[in-house]
Amino acid sequence: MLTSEEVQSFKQEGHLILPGFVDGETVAQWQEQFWGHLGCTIDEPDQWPERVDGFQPDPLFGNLPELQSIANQLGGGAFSGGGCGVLVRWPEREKEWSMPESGHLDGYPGEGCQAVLMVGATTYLHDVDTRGGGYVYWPGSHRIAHRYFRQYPDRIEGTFRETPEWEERGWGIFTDESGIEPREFIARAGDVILWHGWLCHSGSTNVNTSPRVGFFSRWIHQDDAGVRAAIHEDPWHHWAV
Ligand SMILES: O=C(O)CCC(=O)C(=O)O
Ligand SMILES: [Fe+2]
Repeated sequence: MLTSEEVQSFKQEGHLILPGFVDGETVAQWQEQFWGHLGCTIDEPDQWPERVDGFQPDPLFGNLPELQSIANQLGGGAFSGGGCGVLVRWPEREKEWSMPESGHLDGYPGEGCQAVLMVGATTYLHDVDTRGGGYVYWPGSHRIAHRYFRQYPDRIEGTFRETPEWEERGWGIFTDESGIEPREFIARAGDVILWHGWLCHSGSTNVNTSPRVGFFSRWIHQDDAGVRAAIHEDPWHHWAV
């Protein structure tokens, strides 16, 4: 469970970092499972595969009771999801690193809206240093998205991509505001970042030596249709916090 200070910080910033959230024993277990699945070790870069298919950690990141209880706390039992997306960013040392110029909101992969994401959680299997392929996010951008969808409620369906401002600014419509600078989630293995579903974010290039193995869990509202049907003035209308 989150303390009321943590909840306040999450609401204000659109994200919350929980250092050491996953215990060391579980992380070690996951590391063993991951490299066992690949049939090589972290010290054998020439054996690393290009793609990682079919790997799921046990216990599943999104099923950790501590994480489920946070999702329940935030949604008052109305959020469903969890699971575990596994996204590996192998080192690309020949590339130039730069901070991503724009991000995206999950739920809008192609045309239209899959589902409005309420909250996501990300952790790493190994420590991630700066320029190591970290999850990049725009602090506070969830408030811009709320303002935007409040102004143009029907665009929640994804039609913000059919507007002149999109032609000009792309995903910048949710981030271009003076004072918002993107940040890398630089973290130790097992640290967690909780992020609001409207927090603009992006992957980034890994120019370090260690692979970035990210675990992603996501929750949507059980009444996703209701969430889309009306954008409330209170940004926390569908939440329990
Ligand atoms: O790889 C990352 O850090 C971000 C990935 C991402 O944005 C996504 O899977 O939706
Ligand atoms: Fe994403």
